[in-house]
Amino acid sequence: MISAIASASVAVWLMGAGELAQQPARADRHPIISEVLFNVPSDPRDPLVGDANLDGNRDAIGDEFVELFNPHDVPIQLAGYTIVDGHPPERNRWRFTFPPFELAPGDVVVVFNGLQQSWRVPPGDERRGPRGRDDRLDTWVFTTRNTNRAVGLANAGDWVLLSAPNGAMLECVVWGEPGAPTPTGVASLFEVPSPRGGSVQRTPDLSTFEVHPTVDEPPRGQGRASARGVPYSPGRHPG
Ligand SMILES: [Ca+2]
Ligand SMILES: [Ca+2]
Repeated sequence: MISAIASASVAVWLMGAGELAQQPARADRHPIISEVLFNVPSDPRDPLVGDANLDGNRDAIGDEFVELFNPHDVPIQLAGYTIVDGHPPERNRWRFTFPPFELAPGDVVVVFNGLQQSWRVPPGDERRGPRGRDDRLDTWVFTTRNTNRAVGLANAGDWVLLSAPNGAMLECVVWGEPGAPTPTGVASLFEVPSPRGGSVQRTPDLSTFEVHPTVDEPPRGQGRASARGVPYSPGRHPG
């Protein structure tokens, strides 16, 4: 990804400013995976720890999510990008293909598993984008509309693969001992730590992933501060 940005900068440098204004969005400017919550945390003293989408229902499958970030200075059209996981068997794989949706520079989208989750602002799915920004998370939210408890990211080991609309495998995040072979031919492969509960997120320099630190959860109601510390941050990019 860093090299993609560098080469894009060189291209900009080689072109005159007038030419730059005529350039369409470049095909090599892809979103990046900025966070994966595969191990939804729990706390016997606080049933809302792990309720990543803030709907009041902590679900070990439904609250799982993959967050994407646009680190470039131009919008990215997400139509046709796919996210899949590697947890066998094939029929139980996590699969999501984006519908038409433009991701602004510096913005993020979050794709939740969605099992038994509820929303106030209708989220996007594979057919259409979200009706608006999610009011609880202040971000763009999609759901896979999963209804099968067997479809989830395996805590003990799995991977998440982001592919471009043309099928090019862009990024793969791998943890633990996956039950399926890790894909070969991926442009960027990251072997990440396996927190006991909580997500992994991109480091601020975007070069690799780290265990998500504990951060303040967004307030759950207007005017109510949240004192809850949580190890995930759907909708907030690193750095
Ligand atoms: Ca939830
Ligand atoms: Ca985040």
